[in-house]
Amino acid sequence: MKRITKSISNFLNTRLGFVILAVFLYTLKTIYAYENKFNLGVKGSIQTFLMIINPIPIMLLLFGIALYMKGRKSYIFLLIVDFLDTVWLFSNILYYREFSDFLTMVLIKGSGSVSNNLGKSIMGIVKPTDFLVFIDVLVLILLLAFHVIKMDVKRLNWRIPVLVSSLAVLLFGANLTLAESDRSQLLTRTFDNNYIVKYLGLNVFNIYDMVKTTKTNAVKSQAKSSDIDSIEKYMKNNYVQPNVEYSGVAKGKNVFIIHLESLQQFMIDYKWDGQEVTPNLNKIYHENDTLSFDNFFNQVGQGKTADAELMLENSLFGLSEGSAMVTDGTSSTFQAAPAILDQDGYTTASFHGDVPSFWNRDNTYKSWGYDYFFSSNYFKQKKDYNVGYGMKDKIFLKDSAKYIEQLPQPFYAKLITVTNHYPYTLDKKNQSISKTKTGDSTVDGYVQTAHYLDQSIGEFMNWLKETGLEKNSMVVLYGDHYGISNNHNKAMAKLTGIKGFNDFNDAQYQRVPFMIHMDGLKGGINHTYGGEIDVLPTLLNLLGIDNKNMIQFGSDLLSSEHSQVVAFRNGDFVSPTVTKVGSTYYNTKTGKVDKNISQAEKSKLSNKVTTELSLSDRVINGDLLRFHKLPGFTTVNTKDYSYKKSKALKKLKKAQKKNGTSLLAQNDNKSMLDLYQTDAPELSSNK
Ligand code: GP9
Ligand code: MN
Repeated sequence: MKRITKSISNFLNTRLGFVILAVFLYTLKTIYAYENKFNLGVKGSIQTFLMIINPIPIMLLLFGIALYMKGRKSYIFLLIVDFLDTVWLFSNILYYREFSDFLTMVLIKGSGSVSNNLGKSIMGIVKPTDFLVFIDVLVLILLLAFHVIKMDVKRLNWRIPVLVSSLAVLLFGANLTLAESDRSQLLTRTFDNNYIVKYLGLNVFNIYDMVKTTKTNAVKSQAKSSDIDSIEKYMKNNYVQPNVEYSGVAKGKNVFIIHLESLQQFMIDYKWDGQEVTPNLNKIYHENDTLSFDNFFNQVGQGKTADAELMLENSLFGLSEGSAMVTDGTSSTFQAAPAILDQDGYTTASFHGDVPSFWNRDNTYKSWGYDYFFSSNYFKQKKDYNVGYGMKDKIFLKDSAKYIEQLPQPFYAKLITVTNHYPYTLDKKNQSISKTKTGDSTVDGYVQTAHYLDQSIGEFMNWLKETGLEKNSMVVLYGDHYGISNNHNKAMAKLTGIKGFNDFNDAQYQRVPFMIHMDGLKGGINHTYGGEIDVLPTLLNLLGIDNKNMIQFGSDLLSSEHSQVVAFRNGDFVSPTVTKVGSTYYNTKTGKVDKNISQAEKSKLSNKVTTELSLSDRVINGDLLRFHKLPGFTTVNTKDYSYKKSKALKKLKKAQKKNGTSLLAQNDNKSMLDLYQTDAPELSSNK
């Protein structure tokens, strides 16, 4: 025993030993911080393992630099690095407490909103235990000061530091590989900063963030104000006159945008086990005052939900890699639906039962001009209330009503559901239709979660009816993207009855629901081909807002001039006559490879698609909207927005005064929540 202690103490008295000790202590303190100061959502053994070990490679690399030096300065260097890195960790702890997200370069450099919001309240939010993260630095200093550990000042054989650095790189490689195997496309899709920290650690996240920001900023800083000219010209030459018959029919109405997670069009009117999967949506779909589209496509890329949101509210395409909400949402200029409507007298709010950092919504929504963002921390949480990425739809929609009734009217409210999300799991007590029997386990639960989503919409619509909100609202429902990807063609063949379900079929099955429901609207099922990029121009026309000078890549779906070539993010497309997948052109009607289509026609269609995609990319990558003067539109200043719960609640409370326009104020401040009927089993005891 004595010998072991002796050899440990001997080892610690070497510089290498001290470095290893520093890495060890640093790792312990990050585990403490990860567990107690952040909410990383670590699930399962791989994630736990990675969370524990992820500081090791980078700290070994950083502290290992001390091994290249000699003398006391190598120890001082290590302690300074340790201290500075801890200050950074500490700042992140404080920022996280306020914003449930990590600090990024853009936040620190650009908007100044960090210093704005944090500086003022720093004393208010710091907790004594936050300082615990400095303990390891203190311990190291004391160990040296009291000569418990002696400094090893001689120069090391050069092989040792090189070996340590190589080991660090190797370990990082292993960390990354394991992370990617648990969550593929971790770095390319970048859904959520929490995920990168959980898998790779805070420091790696910072490096990653710096590289990404430098890259995006380089493109932005090269862009000139004249770069917008060619885009403006394209818009002018290709402007589609909206359908005047529908202009302004929804003027002044509340707008609900209901995001139906992963819902594909083929679920509409689909029956399984003798039961309609989506009876409530089917009913809306067939109503006379619903404009339903049966050739409406999702056009998302890797950004999935984020791309859908971007297209719907900006009429700009997502990027070919990653999510523009993440790369550009914080600092770029947008002329988005919430800001446009806000300046037209609307209150704007987004609702989602997930953490605010996912898809960088917490920052992007400010750039888009959302007055409110009601995310998971605005809702009562119980373990049982969540599944997958967030709150169960029935509970989420019911609890959203509490805020909806407080919103000054007219409002624009976007509600993002999430239960019908891959891998389509639902607890027993919420299942009310049996699984399909394709034998593909990730597909078979789809009808169950879709059915649950449908029921939640039914309950919500019912409340709109009961409260009278339905009468003065336009309700827009849309599926954001496919639910069943082309990795499951065999199962899709069974669900759809299409033998040999192929790439052509997969393209056709990118159809998602799109419906506009409003009292007195001239509805019916419209067969126009279109997609998510066309939603904003269509809605603006209904709302009586002229989009003539706006940079929007879609056009009014109700206009006779509307182009029916629907672009996919990879350059493929679908039109009523031609479908392109890869280099193959199909006849859309027959599904057969089209050998008759002329080269000229192919190029014409293809060029249109690639031109629009690349012009849209130029707008986003170059942040070109900052150069686009939109008459009557004031550029959004993100500093004017805060999604801090206490602030938002105060603001809402203020709105409930006499003559207030919210539902609640109009009902003499008597809540209408008791009209909300839900059969959510989790809430039965609350009734
Ligand atoms: C998470 C949710 C899911 O907040 O919106 O996004 P997705 O995985 O569908 O892109
Ligand atoms: Mn989605």
